[in-house]
Amino acid sequence: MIVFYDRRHLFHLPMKELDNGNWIENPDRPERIESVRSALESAGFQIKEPRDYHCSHLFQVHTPEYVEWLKAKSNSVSRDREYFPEVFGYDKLFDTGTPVTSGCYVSALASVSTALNAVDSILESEPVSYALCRPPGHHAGKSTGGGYCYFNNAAIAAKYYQKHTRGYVAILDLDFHHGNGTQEIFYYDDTVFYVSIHGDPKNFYPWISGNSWEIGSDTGEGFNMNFPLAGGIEGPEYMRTLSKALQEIEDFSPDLMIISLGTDGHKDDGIGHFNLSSEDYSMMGKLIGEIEVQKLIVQEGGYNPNANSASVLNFLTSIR
Ligand code: OKP
Ligand code: ZN
Repeated sequence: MIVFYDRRHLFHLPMKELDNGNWIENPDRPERIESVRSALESAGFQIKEPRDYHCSHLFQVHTPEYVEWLKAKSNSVSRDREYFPEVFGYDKLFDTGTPVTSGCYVSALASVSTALNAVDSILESEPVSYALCRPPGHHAGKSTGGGYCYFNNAAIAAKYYQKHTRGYVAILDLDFHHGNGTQEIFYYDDTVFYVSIHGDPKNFYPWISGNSWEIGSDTGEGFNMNFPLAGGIEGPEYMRTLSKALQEIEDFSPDLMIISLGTDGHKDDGIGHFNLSSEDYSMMGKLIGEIEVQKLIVQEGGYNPNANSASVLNFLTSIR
């Protein structure tokens, strides 16, 4: 397994989030990623800095208007400030947790490069690669950012893989929150199967999507599958759901499986609301490892540095 990590995530330093009327510290701290890097380093994983990929890869997923807007805005924000959307629909961010920072464009592009270099290692027949991305990506849609996400790393990786192979891709999203961006991007697509296990959007962010009746449209009908779960669930129920999701993926028979790995379902995570243990992440890695297909693991959420590093380490060591 090769681990890809780009230190330029450190340029992105969001300060705050407007959460239900209160300004809270923004949970997307750099330490949540640095803890994973040092845990993997200590465990002897091979860690590579990715090469740079041209911004044109973004356009396979995102509109030029959105990319240009974010780049210009990011370049115009001063380093000690951050910009929040004023008018939703004009500003291309859909929530109050995702400010434009002076570093966000550079960091988000480096995060995409991290995922793309991991794809290149897969194309050179590495069985499993891990992209330690930050900022995360699964909430970012074609022309919107949100949920701490600016560019959809997993979706851009899927498109890049398909450009080189014309293969079929399954994306399994294990983050506590539904990946509304990834769902949107592939909703009409029968070559990318999006499957997500997450907190029920009736009660949890992102509220707007993640219901079981969202199954895809037109050619994409049947190629989108959501498993919303109640808050507070524990390992056994999670594994039963994961087994169902994996059966669906096996039936689809993809050439590549992309795992959007958020660990904010861990019981010690302050943002997600499942009761999973670090050991449960070993079990998840083991179950997923039983599927014989190349795998690209892309980091999404996971906001407690200790829980995130323990969970990722357990997941990676058991996926083989
Ligand atoms: C991003 B990812 C809760 C505030 C929620 C947005 C959460 C974004 C999660 N008090 N704010 O999927 O981990
Ligand atoms: Zn999340």
